[in-house]
Amino acid sequence: SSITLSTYAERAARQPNPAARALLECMARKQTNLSVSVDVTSKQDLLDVCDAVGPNVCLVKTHIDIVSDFDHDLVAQLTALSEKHDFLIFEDRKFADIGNTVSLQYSAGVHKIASWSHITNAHLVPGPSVVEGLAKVGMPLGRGLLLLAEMSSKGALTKGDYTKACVEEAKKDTTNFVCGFIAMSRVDEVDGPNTERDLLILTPGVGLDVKGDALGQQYRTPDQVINESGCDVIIVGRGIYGPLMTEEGKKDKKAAFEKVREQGERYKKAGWEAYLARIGQ
Ligand code: 6AU
Repeated sequence: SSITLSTYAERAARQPNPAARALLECMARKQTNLSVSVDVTSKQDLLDVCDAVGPNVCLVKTHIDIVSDFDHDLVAQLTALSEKHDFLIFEDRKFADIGNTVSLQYSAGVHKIASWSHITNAHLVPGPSVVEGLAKVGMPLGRGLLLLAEMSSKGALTKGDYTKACVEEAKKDTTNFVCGFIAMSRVDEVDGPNTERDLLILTPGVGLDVKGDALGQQYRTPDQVINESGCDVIIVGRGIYGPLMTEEGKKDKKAAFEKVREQGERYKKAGWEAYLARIGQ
C-alpha cells in the first residue's frame, strides 16, 4: 500500500499530528525505528538506560508508575536526555476509564503525564469518551494518542470487531489527536489501502533471541514486524535492558550497560534493515 511503501520522511511531511510528525522526522533523521521500553524500577537505572541507548532510538517508552523512587527531577533529567539524544517520550499508561477520570489521570496526580510525555496510549473499552477526555488535556499541548487495537500477549481479547472499532474510531477523529495504534499488524489496512489517514503502528513483542516469556508475552523479529507485517516502530524492552537484570549484570553494572548499548545498536540495525527492505531500498 502507499503508506507502507512511503519513506518515514515523506510521511512526516504530511502528518497532521505534531507528536507523530516529530516522531517520523526523528526516525528519518536518526535512521531508526526503534523504541526502547525502559521497564526498570529505579530512577537511576531508567536514566542510565536512556543515556546508553539514546543515540539509537527515536522513542523512549516508560511505565512511570513502576519507578519506586519517582520524583520530578526524574522527569527533568529524562526530558534533558530526550533533548541531548534527540528522542521522544511515550508514557505507556494504557488509560481505560470514563472521559472525566482519564483527563484527571492524564493531567494531575503524582506523575502529571501530559506535561512531559509526547505520546500516550489508551484502551477503547470505555468507548469514544476515553479519547475525548484525553484530547481535552493533550491537544492543547500538541500530544498524540495511540489506541491499543491489538495486544501481543497470548489469548488477548483485542481482535475482530474490537480491533475494527479502534480503527474506525481513529479514522473518524477529525482532530488528529489519535495518531496511531499499538498493534501487531497493519490494522488500518485490512479492508484495503488506507487513503484517509496516515496512522502509525507501534509494535511491542519484539525479540531476536527468544520466542516468549513465562507470562504470556510473544516475540517476533524486527523483520517480521516491519517488513512482513508493515508496522512502523518496534518496541523492545527486555531484549535491550535484559543484561542489567542478570546476576552478572547486577554485580558489574558498567559491563551490563555496555551490553545494553550494544543491544540497542543491534535492534536499531535490524529494524532499519527491515524498513529498507520494505520500501525497496
Ligand atoms: O519487550 P518486553 O516484552 O520486555 O516489553 C514489552 C513492553 C512492555 C509492555 O507493557 C508493552 O511493551 N506492551 C504493550 C504496549 C506498548 O502498550 C502492548 C502489548 O500488547 N504488549 C506489550 O508488551 O512495557
